[in-house]
Amino acid sequence: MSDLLEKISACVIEGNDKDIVGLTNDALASGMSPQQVLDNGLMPGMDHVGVEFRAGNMFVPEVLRSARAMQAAMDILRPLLAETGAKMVGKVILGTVKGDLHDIGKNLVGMMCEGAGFEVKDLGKNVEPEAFVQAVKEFNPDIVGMSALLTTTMRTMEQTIKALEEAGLRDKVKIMVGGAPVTQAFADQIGADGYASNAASAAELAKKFVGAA
Ligand code: B1M
Repeated sequence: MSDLLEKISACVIEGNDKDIVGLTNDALASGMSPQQVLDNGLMPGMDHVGVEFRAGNMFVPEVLRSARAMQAAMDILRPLLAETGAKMVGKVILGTVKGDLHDIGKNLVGMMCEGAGFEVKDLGKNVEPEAFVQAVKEFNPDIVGMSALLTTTMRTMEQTIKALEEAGLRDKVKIMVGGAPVTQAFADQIGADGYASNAASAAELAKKFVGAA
């Protein structure tokens, strides 16, 4: 790996959202493609963060800092990737379900998925089942990710799956659910395709869904 790419990876791991901007611009100015910077700089950094987070060696505030650094670089790369038609591993739409305003975990899932090479459309929080349906029609994702932090809003995940079924879209997507009160058993019960307990595992699961793991 080039020195610049190693430094970009290190910025993600350290959560350095200042230096990463200059380094990303330097890498592009040196002739690297946006895809190379993503694949060989940002993604290895985020992979490392995922491993350390799962192992309990990194904690949420540190992961959030890493996510911010990744975001700062992605703000530069995203339009260039779109222009060059770069190949992403898949598309994910993500939202915190209706009635639920907790979005910190969902945002981490989005960053981890982006770090794993997915194009992520974040619908935000308090997302109505119908808005998920509309987004699937418009964005044609491989995966729909739903987050819920309240026991009272978990059921909305089931309603959203039903809405996708009624719209004839259920079989076009893989459905991934998560959030503190959600369990594998609950995911099975509502007919989701998968459950992840944390953001790093969510990105791993997403990769499995599209055959990129
Ligand atoms: Co709220 N809140 N909150 N809250 N809040 C909890 C969730 C609660 C457990 C606190 C408590 O009572 N101990 C409790 C829920 C109880 C329950 O239902 N069992 C609670 C409550 C009751 C409420 C209100 C009702 C309080 C009130 O107004 N009376 C209210 C509800 C508002 C609403 O949503 N309608 C409320 C409001 C809020 C704030 C707005 C103040 C704020 C949210 C700010 C925000 O998100 N922008 C807030 C916060 C911050 C929390 C706590 C303290 C922290 C949540 C958090 O961000 N954790 C929380 C208590 C706690 O957890 N200690 C609490 C960090 C985050 C990284 O973890 O979201 O679990 P988490 O995400 C993880 C995994 O779950 C997983 O990956 C993430 C990263 O590893 N994951 C997924 C998440 N989504 C995933 C999706 C996936 C896969 C994995 O696939 C798609």
